[in-house]
Amino acid sequence: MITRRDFLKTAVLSTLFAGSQFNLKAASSPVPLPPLPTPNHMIWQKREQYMFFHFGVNTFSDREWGTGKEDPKSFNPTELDARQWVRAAKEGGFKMVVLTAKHHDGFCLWPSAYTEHSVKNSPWKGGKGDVVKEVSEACHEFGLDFGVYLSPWDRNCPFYGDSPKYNEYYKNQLKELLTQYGKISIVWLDGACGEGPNGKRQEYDWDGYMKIIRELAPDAVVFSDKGDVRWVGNENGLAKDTCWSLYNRSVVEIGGGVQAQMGQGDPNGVDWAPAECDVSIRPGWFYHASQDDKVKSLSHLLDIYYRSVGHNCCLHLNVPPDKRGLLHENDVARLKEFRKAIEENFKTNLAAGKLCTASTVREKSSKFAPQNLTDGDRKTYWALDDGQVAGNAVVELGKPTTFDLILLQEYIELGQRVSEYHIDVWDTEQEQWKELIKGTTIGYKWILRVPETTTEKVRLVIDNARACPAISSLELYKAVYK
Ligand code: FUL
Repeated sequence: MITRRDFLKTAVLSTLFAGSQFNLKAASSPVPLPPLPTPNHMIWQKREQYMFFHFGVNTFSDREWGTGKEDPKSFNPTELDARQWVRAAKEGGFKMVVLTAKHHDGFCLWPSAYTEHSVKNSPWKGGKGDVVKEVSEACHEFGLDFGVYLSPWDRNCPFYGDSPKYNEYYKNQLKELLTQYGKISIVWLDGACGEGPNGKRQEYDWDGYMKIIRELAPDAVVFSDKGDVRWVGNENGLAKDTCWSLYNRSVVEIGGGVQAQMGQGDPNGVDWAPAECDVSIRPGWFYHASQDDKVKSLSHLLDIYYRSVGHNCCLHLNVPPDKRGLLHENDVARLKEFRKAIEENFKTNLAAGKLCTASTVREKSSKFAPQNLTDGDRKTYWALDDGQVAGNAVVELGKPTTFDLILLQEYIELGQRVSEYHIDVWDTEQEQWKELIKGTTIGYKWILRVPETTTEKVRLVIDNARACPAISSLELYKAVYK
């Protein structure tokens, strides 16, 4: 806990310090280093975590991939309550939800005018129901953003494989989803592709799809191998130990398999396409009663959190509604635990308001002082001079302090810059710095898990960067939940 006295002391010290070391004249900010995030990227990144709902005929057939031959009458949730889903997402700390409006089986959760294979031919609500509407309305009510997954692969559509005709069909469905359900914040497109009944492989019109999305959903980011947000390359929810938001869309084939680009990104990438880590809370994406006792443990979810949100990505956690049309009690309980654990673990920033010094400060300006690292404001940052890609900042904790989590943030509005760094801690007995951990990328947020460490001083040493670093946060925590 930071007491008011601690805070005032730090404020006075830093003012004195600022007066003696810093120029007061106006200083120039570092020049942004492309590629840069768009405003939609920033909104997406700040959500940090959002939820997936896989729901459809597979929920009732107990399958993961439907054949497309399912009877629409099989879709019959008895107690569907989209508000329960969205409330659980909100209470779990998730900021947006994404619904499988259509999965590979082609069954539509809304009464599309372009097919009979939809809720309108199901017994649910006498064929008058619309799951997309119910979920989008619940999101608006609870203040969560909403997005859709419209699978391009469609195993029901009779003219899938007749490429131009199917593309037209798909675009019409996109138009329905993007115009009838209020603001759409993400369009989630996977690259799965197959052959149609005519034996031909469907050629998707990605450019045409994108054009429609840009026009009808200007607030949406597109998740796709060639979209605004890329896949991290696995379905375990885990990013690599290096993760750039920079990427080269031109070298990636949609649905073309896992590439190094997806996992780590590319420091020389010309596109800003940060990664999403998608994973299900259960083994399957769809609900299976046999998996009720296989809901991921709290420690597993925390590990995923540290390696997704804490590795410069967003976490997209799937929680599949069951045959009743409700999120299962086990999943809801785990979501509550997860929220509580994250809140507790990040409740007390032990570095908040602590005095910081640095090897160098951009233009010796107080605007770029290291004090910005601990001021709790992501928009202020410690920066070095142009051309300077190495330097260090020290946080004086004032007393022996124990932590096991280090949280770093770059001011990514200027681009992602840092490529190599390490953290040192002061060894009081030996009166010297000791290296605690090395890192590569930081980006929007990087969380380092370290053994429980007690020290009075922590030093962030930037060893290399694409351009002068601009670091907005250095926070320290002691985890309550492991
Ligand atoms: C994949 C699909 O094949 C899975 O069924 C699931 O929907 C996953 C999120 O995306 O591409």
